[in-house]
Amino acid sequence: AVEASIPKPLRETWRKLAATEFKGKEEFQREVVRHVETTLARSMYNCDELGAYSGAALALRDRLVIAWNKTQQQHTFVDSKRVYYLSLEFLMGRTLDNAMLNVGVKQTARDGLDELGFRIEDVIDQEHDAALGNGGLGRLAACFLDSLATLNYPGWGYGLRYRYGIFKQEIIDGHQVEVPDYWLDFNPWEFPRHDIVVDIMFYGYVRKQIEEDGTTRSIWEGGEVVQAVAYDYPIPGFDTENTNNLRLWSSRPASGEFDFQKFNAGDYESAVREQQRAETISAVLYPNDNIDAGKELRLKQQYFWVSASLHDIIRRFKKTHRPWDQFPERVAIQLNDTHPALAIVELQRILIDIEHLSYDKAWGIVTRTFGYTNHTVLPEALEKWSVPLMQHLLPRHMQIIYDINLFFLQGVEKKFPGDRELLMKVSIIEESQPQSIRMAFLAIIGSHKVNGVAELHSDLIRTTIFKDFVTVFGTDKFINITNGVTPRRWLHQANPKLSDLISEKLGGDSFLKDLTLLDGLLEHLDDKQFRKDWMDIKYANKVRLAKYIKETTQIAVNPASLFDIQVKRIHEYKRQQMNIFGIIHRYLTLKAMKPEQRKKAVPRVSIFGGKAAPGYWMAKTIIRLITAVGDVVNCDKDIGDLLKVIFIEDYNVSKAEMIIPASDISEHISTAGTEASGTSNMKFVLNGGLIIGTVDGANVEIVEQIGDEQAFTFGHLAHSVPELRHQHHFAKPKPVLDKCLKAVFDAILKGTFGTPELFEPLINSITEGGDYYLVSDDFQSYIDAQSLVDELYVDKDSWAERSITAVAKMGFFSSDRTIVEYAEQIWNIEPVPVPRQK
Ligand code: F58
Repeated sequence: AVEASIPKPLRETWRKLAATEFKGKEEFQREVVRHVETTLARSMYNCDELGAYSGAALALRDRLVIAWNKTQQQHTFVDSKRVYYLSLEFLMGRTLDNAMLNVGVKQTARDGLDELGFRIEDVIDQEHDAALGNGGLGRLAACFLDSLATLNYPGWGYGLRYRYGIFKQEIIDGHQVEVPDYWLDFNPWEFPRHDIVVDIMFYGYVRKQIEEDGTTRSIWEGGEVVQAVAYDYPIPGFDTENTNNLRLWSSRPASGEFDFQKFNAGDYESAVREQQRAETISAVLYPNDNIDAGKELRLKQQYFWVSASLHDIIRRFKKTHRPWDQFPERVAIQLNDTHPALAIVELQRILIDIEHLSYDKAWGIVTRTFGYTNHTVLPEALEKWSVPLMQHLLPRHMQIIYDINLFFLQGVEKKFPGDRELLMKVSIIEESQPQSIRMAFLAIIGSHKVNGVAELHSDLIRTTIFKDFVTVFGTDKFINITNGVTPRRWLHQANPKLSDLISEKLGGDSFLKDLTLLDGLLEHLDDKQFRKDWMDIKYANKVRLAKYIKETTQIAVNPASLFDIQVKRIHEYKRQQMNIFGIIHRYLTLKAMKPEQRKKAVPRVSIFGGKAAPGYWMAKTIIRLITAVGDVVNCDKDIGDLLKVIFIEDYNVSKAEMIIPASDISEHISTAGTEASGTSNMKFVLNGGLIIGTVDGANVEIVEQIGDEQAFTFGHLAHSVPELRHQHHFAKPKPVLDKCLKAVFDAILKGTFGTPELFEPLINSITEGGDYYLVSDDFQSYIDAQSLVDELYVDKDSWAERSITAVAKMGFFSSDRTIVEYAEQIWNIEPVPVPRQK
């Protein structure tokens, strides 16, 4: 606002006094010590690693803020089009290390901390992960923020500031136990904006009002109001001054701290209850991955966040005094899945009820503004809200949804007269008991582009779940944008040794901003020393992981073994059960060998990590089986180092950074057609690990890029899946169970891994329950692929060649490429460079 700005004649004084960034080691140290002593009120007699972390974080933060302010000023000044990425999840992980690398001060900080008596790695380790997400979808949002900032795009993230992120996982007696993750104790990266507050209403009723000009207007009133308060997080780009913003909303009662009237009237308890009710909205992240639970509080979260974000975006737009029809030229909004789909309805409501635009004009603005990304074809994950619930919580929105649907269906009827089946199939309202709102349909109808996240997935949505919409809208609206990952976090930060070696070979670190430059490594493929250095780094990373495993599980694993890793959310479709069955098969095979035969076997460490949704009982059973197998195999004297089975507790982003660089092989073995893309597959290959995987998600494109010599693919293809499922239910006689798999089941049922009753339901889901995820159909080919892995791993030199070749061809999978595609094909935005600080 103009009133808040410093008068022109005084600005020179201001400029002279404005903070500047630290330049060298001494300045950094001075800032660290100053923060420890003054901000934290501690001293050199009371400064542990956490103190050093806090001081270093605050020193760096000061520097980020300068660039951040400048960036926002520049964007306002240039008045460029911005993109707003609406995501209920941002799985950011830690900030300090990433921020130091992005702004290029890590070496300065390392030297500075060293002289103060601290090892930078230990300091970095003090930071709590910001774990505001479940898995792939949330981490993708975080990679996108990094790429948006690095590429100088004016792009903001909008999300919720959960008090509790994804739960911490403890393994107790082999079972998963969930512990709350309170992450806000000391968070130097967030800036509360107590001046940015939005009132959000729920419930109430809608009243019609006749205006003087005879038109009727809908007034939504009488509801319950809560407040959204903004918290901002600076997002620094790599090797650029540009620093974007992530804005997360926190809920609080509209009446301030307390309802003083109630308080004074002696009704203290109900005053507190009201406060808690409001705070509950942003209290906790729903811990489900690929399942829709349909809870009222979740719908409240969605509307709360969407409404606050839209008000904020509109407030910013209005400052430019442009006419409304220019809104889509200034603002692009991307819907990360259907969770923010209510934004379509909310913008329509604001434009017609508050801004008094005509329905048609408003709808034109809405559809030009939004883009929608789909992340799944799994039917159980597609969001639906019950009509009565929506009616009760957001009565005006329900009316508008009916209107959107009516006008849409009228358009369909006009184009396809008399096709009542088509009308039923594309209606936003599903005629279930009670009726429900299909959020994906709403998102498609309200957006100008819909994208899947890998070629195969985008093909599938066009031909299966959204095929009727392709009929209605044509093919151009449905595009593919293959996911990517940020090479800054997933190579440079997670694997500094490999990143340095690559820099040395390519003569600089430009590959971190243009990942396609990695193909320059191919020139050095025959360089013996290079291959050795490459494998030495892999070995060192395995030693680091082995040390961690020893410290946390007391199990010693030999880093010379083949490390086979599957880390991701536990889900039947991701088929960790097939992996553990394969391990049991390996165990039985080794046990049956004579000792001298065994000596020829390739020693393997099978590593798992991942959380099960607290209510997903079958996923928890899979964890139980993994830990039970580990308990037996890991202390079997016949087996020794030939096989170890490890479950790493509480898999999260910071652990991924340590685990991924240590893989020889990683598993991406979902039933074909179920994993939309996968992104950890990209991270593993980028770190020189090969993948064993099905023809699913982005595996397909990875193999296309790196060559099938560099990957171990197996299993049935997506187009055969429906027929195989049909067979399981109807074929007579029933398909016979794979011989090897049968032996595995017999061993489990015999009690080889403890109480068989625990695992019967898992086995039954395959033998009796129709084997929906086709474990029995793919098992033999999985085992064969694993045998090929063993065979090829023996020749370390050719393994090194495969590993280098694969990395060299991974350039396509940078999230920078992904973001440029979004910018050009959906958002229509341009980079806005921020001038460098002198
Ligand atoms: C994931 N989805 C896909 N959803 O499963 C994965 O293949 C893809 O690579 C990734 O998105 C990024 O595109 C996913 O993680 C969720 O976790 C949702 C959380 C909220 C409830 C519904 C599932």
